[in-house]
Amino acid sequence: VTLTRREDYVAPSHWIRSVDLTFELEPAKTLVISRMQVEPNADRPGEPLRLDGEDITLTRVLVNGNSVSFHFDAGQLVLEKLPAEPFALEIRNTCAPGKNTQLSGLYTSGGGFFTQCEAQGFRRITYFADRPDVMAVFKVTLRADAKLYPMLLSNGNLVESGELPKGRHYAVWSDPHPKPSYLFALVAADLVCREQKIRTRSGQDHTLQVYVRAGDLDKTEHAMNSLIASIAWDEARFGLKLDLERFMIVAVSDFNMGAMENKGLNIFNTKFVLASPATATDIDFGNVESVVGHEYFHNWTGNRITCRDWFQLSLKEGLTVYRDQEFSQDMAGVASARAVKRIEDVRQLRQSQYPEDAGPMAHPVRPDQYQAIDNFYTATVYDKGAEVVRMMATLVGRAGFRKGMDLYFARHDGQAVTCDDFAQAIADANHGSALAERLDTFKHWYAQAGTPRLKAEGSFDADTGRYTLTLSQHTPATPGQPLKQPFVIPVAMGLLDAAGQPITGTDRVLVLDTASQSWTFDGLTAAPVPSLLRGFSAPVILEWDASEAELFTLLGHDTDAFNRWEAGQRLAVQRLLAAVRQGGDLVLDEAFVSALRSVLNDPALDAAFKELVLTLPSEGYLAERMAEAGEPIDPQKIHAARESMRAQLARSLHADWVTAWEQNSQTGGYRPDPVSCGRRALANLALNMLVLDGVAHGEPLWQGKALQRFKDAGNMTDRLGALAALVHGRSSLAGAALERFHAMFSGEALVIDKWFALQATAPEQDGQVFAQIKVLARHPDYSLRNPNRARSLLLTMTQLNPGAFHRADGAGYAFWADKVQEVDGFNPQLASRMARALDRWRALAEPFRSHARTAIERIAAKTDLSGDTREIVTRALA
Ligand code: HT7
Ligand code: ZN
Repeated sequence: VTLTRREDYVAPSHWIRSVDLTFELEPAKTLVISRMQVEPNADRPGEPLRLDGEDITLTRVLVNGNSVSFHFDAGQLVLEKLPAEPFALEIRNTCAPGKNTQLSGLYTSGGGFFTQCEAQGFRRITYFADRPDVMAVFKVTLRADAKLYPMLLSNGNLVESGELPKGRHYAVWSDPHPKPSYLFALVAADLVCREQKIRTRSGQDHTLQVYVRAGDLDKTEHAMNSLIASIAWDEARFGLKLDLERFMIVAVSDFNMGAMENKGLNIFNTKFVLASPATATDIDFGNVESVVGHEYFHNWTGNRITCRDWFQLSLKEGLTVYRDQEFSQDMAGVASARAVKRIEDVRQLRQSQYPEDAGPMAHPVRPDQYQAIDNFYTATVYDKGAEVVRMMATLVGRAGFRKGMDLYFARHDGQAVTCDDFAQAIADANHGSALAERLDTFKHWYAQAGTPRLKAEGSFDADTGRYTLTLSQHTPATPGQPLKQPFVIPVAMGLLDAAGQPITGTDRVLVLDTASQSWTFDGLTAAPVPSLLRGFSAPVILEWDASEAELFTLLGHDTDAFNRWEAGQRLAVQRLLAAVRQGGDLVLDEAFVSALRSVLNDPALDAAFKELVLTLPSEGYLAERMAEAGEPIDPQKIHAARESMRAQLARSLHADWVTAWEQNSQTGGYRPDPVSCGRRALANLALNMLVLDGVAHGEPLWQGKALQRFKDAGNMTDRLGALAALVHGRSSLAGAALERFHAMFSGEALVIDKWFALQATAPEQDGQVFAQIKVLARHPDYSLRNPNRARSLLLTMTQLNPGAFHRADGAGYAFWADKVQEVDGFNPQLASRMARALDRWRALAEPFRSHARTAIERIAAKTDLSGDTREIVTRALA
């Protein structure tokens, strides 16, 4: 096992300034000719040149036209006794794209050729210094069968194309921007494209293209609109212009991740390109917008300025997630819609990053070591990394952040840099700011893993009218980091009076940068209700012993929508965990029900916000809250308590759900704007509750209505929502509806993924859902080879359906272990993602814990396990 360490970074021995690649594309054997201009690094004279290569066959090496001796060492091609002056290096090799099941490097999908080079896929195409600090200008010649592969694409501009003998053709592409090998891409396939010419605010003309298979052209309008909006947004908000004449997006159905920002030739998982009202939900439309934005924003944050080494991954990913989150908020428009997006982002962070930070895979935003870099494309690097950037923006203000970004580009455009360089630029552009004054402490966010606990204690002195707020922080140990230094924690807050009215002059951003600190507020006439961590101003766990009355006040009145929602979630969590702890039945109190009723019926609130408040905290979130309190997690007890609360809310709010349905179920012609999306979301939640209640009480009315809705729906959000109500409510009408849905969409792969996922998320009862998942795993449409399809059943179950996965007999874990082993045999990246499902096994109660350990050990016992999956299970068992 080789461990790569951040502190071992050394600059490359040679720079590769340009590379001229020729591909003779054939699925069984593709010939690659690479002609490079190489320049020794003057700082490391006389060193051998080591080139990375993996699963490829070398046929020739020439230096300045002459054969040279070489050897292999630890998988690298080593060339010694090289000229001290710049020289020409030619390498010929072959690879087998048709057999590349890992989907890294050059592979085939649906009869075409595609590439995925980040992080270390380029070495699976040809020998190269496959590291992000080696940046070259690329020229690429593609030669392939003209009928099978009519579109030949690579980065940059098309400079030449034409016919060749034997039905073949060629295209030559040239990319003027020096780039690291991980941003290289090629596509050779039978595709069609939607094209749009645009002129930007600054008067430049560009050609935008979205390439898909012929039948999918009608699903590309939203991606194109999202791209146009992204270009306009980056220019308006950050002054960053598109630097290419041509910008292409290509959709591919076999893809390990979401999308890839290759320079000028983004390659996307079809899931994040294709969207039509009939086949995609509102959530899909939102995801397309944000992923198109994300990849486009990488053109500057990632491509123009890239990472010095892979430990700096969050330099581009954290920053680009922050940018795509801001883009989506700006697209949402009004403050209430922005808040909805913020709540969704925080929910996601707490659902996936918090458990990561509390488990065996905990690592800093800038990790210190890895075995497989692919395992570090994590929620910590992406989502916590974005929170770190967001805190910087909070500390320097919006205009200050823009100045910082300007300085970052002025200093580092065209370079491969570090997270320190980024933070320094933001601070240097904001002398005297709350960030600049404590930059070294702030950078603990990059270096230390773990989620800080922020304890808040308030005391009011009626005699002096003074309120004192004491904030203190503590971060539990994480693997390899027993002791933590304090973080810089910006705490946006304000005070409310007992009636919930904001107290003028108390809105502040407090900056805690030591273990404990107090702040005072004078001139108060009564004890205030503090609203803390507004907008979730820092990625911490707020430990605040709020009274029920305080939480009801915040839920009912806070000016900060995030904290209104948060108060509702806390009220629900307290009740649910009390039921889990007591082991008895959960009986909902009228105070809680009526607070929720008030939200549901409040005409001043958006439907989207109501849907968020009325959606109970997930079972996974509840499990983490138990673990934080040091209590063993019993997923079945959590499931039972949550199901019981859902059933009671379905019953006690019945009339209110009916009203919500009546007011929101007709949204007219389909538009994925925030208001219509919110109304559809609330209508679907209402329908879900009404069907649940109907089934529980043997009343057929709402089941019939749901079936009718399912049949008549004019868009996928309504149709899938109605189907979900039937399936999740365990209606007897669900089976036939599922069959009908499958038949209606049998040719639409992304919709069939939804069909699997919907069944994998059904609330477990007596093991029936798990049994059905096992049946579905043998369905003729199911396949582990296609990552989207594999995930639709397995990751959906392990991540979103604890009730089905965590069984007292361990059968869920055994099933999972079998599948991880199987997938590991052909796609280690996908397998290692799936293998993360039991990261938190040590926090489980018995018998789950023992069964989980057995299942992980079984995976670890596979002798030929990939390095990717081995790293995950080794850490889990350590
Ligand atoms: N930067 C992209 C990362 C990515 C990737 C990483 C490992 C293996 C496969 C991959 N596909 C895409 C995605 C992004 O953050 O934009
Ligand atoms: Zn990214």
